[in-house]
Amino acid sequence: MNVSILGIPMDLGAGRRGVDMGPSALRNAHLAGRLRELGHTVTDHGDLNVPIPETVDKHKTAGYVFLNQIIDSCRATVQRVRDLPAGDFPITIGGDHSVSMGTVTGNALRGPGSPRRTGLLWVDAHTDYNTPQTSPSGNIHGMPVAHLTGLGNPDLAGLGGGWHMRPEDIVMIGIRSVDAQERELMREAGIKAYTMKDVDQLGITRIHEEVMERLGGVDALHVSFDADALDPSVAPGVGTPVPGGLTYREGHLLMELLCESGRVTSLDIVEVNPILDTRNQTADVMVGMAASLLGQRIL
Ligand code: B3U
Ligand code: MN
Ligand code: MN
Repeated sequence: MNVSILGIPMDLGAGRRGVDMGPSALRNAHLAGRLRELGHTVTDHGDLNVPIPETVDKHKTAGYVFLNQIIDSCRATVQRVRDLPAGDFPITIGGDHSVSMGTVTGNALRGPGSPRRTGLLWVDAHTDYNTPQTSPSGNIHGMPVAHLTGLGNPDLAGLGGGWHMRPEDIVMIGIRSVDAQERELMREAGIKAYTMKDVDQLGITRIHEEVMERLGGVDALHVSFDADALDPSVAPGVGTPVPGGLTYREGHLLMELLCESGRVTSLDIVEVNPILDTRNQTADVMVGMAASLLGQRIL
């Protein structure tokens, strides 16, 4: 397979500084090399140019922190992802999770038959379904899925022209932190979410089967993997760690089963914050997850 890597060093959507170094940390953990070892042809397209917070006036606009800069960066992301070579498997590396408004939209709008009906597998401790009205923080990395379904700011929700994710094409896994009003929005939208309780009770194998059945009708399948989905003992280098996450093996098993399905067409790796990490452990683990998704076998 031809794999395209694109870095988006976005540190405007999160509350804690340092996630803009995620792309460097993931490259340092040999993302490209590990995938080449699997036989893939890998092209690194470098990083998108994203302003750092120190150069930007930090104020809330209509409940959003750094709204205008994130709109601009997400628009640029849509364009860059759309322009990646046809047929490539894009891996977009963040950066905080606000980048995914751009990556998911860019992937939906690329390739033949676009806009493609796109399934979204959101692997995360959080549902990221806030709007400025429900967000406790104003941090946009807690809001990308809401905007992908058309809620919130019209510019962020309008990144795809008239295109939006259908709520029934979204599935979340690893959930264990949802804000009170965010829960109401999730219910209203009818988005399927497997909480950690579901992971405990059903196991990853059953959940994977159900996801494949649910998303049977989509033309493209994007996996957006927030490092904080994993347990903080496995992935400590994240801005908002939440106890009780996916184990190392649960993460890998999910990626291995998704690989076997042959259905996944693009991947985000986001929220890796090397400042908060231990010897680049989190980047290393996330590179392993990407390798499992792209065909690494134990035997
Ligand atoms: N739900 C909270 C916290 C949060 C969301 N995503 C992350 N943290 N990484 C919020 O600010 O929206
Ligand atoms: Mn997230
Ligand atoms: Mn998260």
